[in-house]
Amino acid sequence: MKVLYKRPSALQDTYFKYCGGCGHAIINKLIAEIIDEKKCLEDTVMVWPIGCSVYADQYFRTDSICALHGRAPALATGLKRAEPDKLIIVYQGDGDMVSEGMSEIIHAAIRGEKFSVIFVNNAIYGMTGGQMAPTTLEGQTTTTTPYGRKKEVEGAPVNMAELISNIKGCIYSERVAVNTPGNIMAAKRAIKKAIDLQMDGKGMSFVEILSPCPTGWGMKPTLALDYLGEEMIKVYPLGIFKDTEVKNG
Ligand SMILES: Cc1ncc(C[n+]2csc(CCOP(=O)(O)OP(=O)(O)O)c2C)c(N)n1
Ligand code: SF4
Repeated sequence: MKVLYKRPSALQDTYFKYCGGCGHAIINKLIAEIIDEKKCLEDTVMVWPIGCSVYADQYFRTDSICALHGRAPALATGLKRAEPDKLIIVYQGDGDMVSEGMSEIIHAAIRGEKFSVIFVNNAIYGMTGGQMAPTTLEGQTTTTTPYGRKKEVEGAPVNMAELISNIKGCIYSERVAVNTPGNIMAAKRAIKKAIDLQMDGKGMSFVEILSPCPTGWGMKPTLALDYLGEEMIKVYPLGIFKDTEVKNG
């Protein structure tokens, strides 16, 4: 019988601890599929953050290391410089990257560190109980903004893919989403491209992925997908913001 679909072998034989409908599970699987397709299991080091993906070293068969809050780009810098032939993939949530470790990612981009960054933007602190993140939408209710985020009080949401694209050391920046099958396939293409650029020895490649957090958003999984498609994409438009390979960056 022809096998049409199987569990990526880069994943361990265990189950994800993510909530039902969580985008992290989809994104983890996409990364694992790409590692399989590129046959780079032995050469990959995943750098995991603090957040709901903190257990991901238990899901992947790759080498893994977990960084302190927001410090994944600093840890990845040391790894990539010491082992330039390794494929280093940084994986961070929005609380971890944009709140706790904003200066780390900005300075890694300024230095043009040659690793790939997967930035999972679910507009909230998922792991710690749904507090506001710098990426929370205006008007979005969270446990720390029960009346909705107000720009005058908490500031406006941060558009990381656009921000990073303005830094010369970043050679590729794209925003994708995992709310529909088509968008999931586009997300896989973007992650693959980021990894290809690293394999070619280029500068930092950055992929922001809009991802549902039904638990933090207080929504059923299907409603969370609608919210992402109808509200989040308005604030965080999908697309390529920089691609120096095609000379538009
Ligand atoms: C220095 C410090 N600040 C904050 C926290 C609490 N904390 C742990 S994970 C996290 C943020 C998680 O949110 P995010 O990075 O968006 O990931 P998600 O869980 O949504 O995937 C926070 C605030 C902490 N443990 N230590
Ligand atoms: S709290 Fe949100 S981000 Fe965390 S596992 Fe649950 S759905 Fe995913």
